[in-house]
Amino acid sequence: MSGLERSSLLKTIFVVLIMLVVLASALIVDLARRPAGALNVPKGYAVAQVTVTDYAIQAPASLPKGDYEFVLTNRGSVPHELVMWATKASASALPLRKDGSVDEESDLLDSVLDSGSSLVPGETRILFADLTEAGHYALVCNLPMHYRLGMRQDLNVH
Ligand SMILES: [Cu+2]
Repeated sequence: MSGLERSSLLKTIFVVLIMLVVLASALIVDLARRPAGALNVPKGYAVAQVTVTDYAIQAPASLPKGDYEFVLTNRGSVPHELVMWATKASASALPLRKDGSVDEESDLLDSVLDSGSSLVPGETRILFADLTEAGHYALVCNLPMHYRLGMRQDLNVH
């Protein structure tokens, strides 16, 4: 490599470094401007708040059909989860297993949302659900005994 090539290479590296610093500063300023806890809502999605407590589910009783971003918060003192099915059955009359929890394998239930694991007290989780079909849905916390203790809620999508 000639001295000229080396100096041209160094110049290029220097310019790239400057650009990286400028980009990083712009990113930091952008992040700092964003209010804490701001929600990223994908285009075309509506937001629905759901709160789980010991032992109830607070959620809208009816929603217009569409794609939803659910903001799920556990305001209870123990872990809770959230599952939601499209079903004709009322939330208080879902098919049960012998242990009293909802039989998630039942043909009467069509899963549209599942938190997967439970949320610890105070935790908030973002979940997405396709509610583009009008109809009846049931929201449940299906941890042992929680359904029986009242963690069930009907939702009508119109
Ligand atoms: Cu629960």
